[in-house]
Amino acid sequence: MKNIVSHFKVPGTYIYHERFGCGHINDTYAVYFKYENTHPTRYILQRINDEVFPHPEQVMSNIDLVTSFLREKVIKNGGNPDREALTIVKTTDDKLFYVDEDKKYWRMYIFVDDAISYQTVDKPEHFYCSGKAFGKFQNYLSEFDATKLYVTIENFHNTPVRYENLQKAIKADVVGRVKDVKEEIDFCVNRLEDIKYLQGLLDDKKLPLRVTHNDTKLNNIMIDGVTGEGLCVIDLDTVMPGLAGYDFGDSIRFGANTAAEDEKDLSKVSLSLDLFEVFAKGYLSELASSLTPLEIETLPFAAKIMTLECGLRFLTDYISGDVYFKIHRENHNLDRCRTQFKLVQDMEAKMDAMNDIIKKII
Ligand code: ADP
Ligand code: GN1
Ligand code: MG
Repeated sequence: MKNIVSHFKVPGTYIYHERFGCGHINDTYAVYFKYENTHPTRYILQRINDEVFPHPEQVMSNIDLVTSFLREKVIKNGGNPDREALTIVKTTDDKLFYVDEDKKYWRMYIFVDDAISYQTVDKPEHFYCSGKAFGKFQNYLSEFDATKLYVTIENFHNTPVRYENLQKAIKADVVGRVKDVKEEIDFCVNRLEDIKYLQGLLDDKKLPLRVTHNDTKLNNIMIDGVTGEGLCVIDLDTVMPGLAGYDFGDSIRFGANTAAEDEKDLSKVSLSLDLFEVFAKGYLSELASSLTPLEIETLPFAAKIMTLECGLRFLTDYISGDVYFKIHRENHNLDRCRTQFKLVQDMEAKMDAMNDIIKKII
């Protein structure tokens, strides 16, 4: 670690490091440095998951462009760019990442201090503020030239392709788990029409492509510890052209669930309509005037599809032998899949209520 961090332009000397956060993809560390007589300062160091991102240099090019663009916006609005935009710490030779002897890619960010990345909604105001911040993020990026962005993961939210991948995993059945998940597989098969619907609207050009974050769960935003505001959107690995519904939907999937993403007791899993409303109010306060009527109308459906897609991806990974998402216990991906599907069922029961809430807000 000492060797790796020595390649980054950080003032001070390395003291220690620890694993950090609850991300499912990259290896994240907080690394502490001491500079003269000041308090130790921490930085975020990450080893990029190159199984998930086959071109880490393209990921970093995107993040560099997007964060530089956002910095300008923050400065123009009189904000603090080191706290309100994710900031890359470059290497001593001015690169965006360091490649070690094993060809692993490392990157460093300024640590957004005095801010919290929540795993569940603690106070509804935080969720409102995260909606506002993700809305603002998309608004800012509406002026960004999308042609400059690499597609870091092909078909990331193409739900029919995700479904095809599930079918391939079932066929291969590499670890013999298919026999144990017939019910979960049927859950997807029975929703094939839904799986195709949003992508169909995109293919038919009825919904516009925008620059979206694509991974808007609550722990991918730093909430200011004092004001409770959505301070800084992080985890920019998947910023790519996408649908507004992807960002809205994924936030609802994670934050409006009354239980954790991997809760084993499914009786605790449901959609909180209050939290749905709170988030929608925040998000639409920034975006209502720039979204098309169909985009707005399909937001509740997108929440269901993002939840179904995520559950389907957890199921695919379980069947494939847990090769994509980090797991921390046996059957972790299956537990995650089941919570998502329970949530989908509850969303189906509450679809009219969700639609009414959106209409009321508009
Ligand atoms: P992953 O792709 O694995 O989810 P993230 O980039 O989301 O990786 O980082 C994992 C966690 O590390 C985040 O959820 C957050 O808690 C923390 N984190 C990441 N970047 C920062 C940062 N710049 N400042 C403070 N915490 C951060
Ligand atoms: C992953 O990287 P992280 O933990 O923020 C995943 C998302 C899933 C999410 C489920 C690049 O997000 O797509 O929705 O797990 N990110 C990637 O919690 O696949
Ligand atoms: Mg993350």
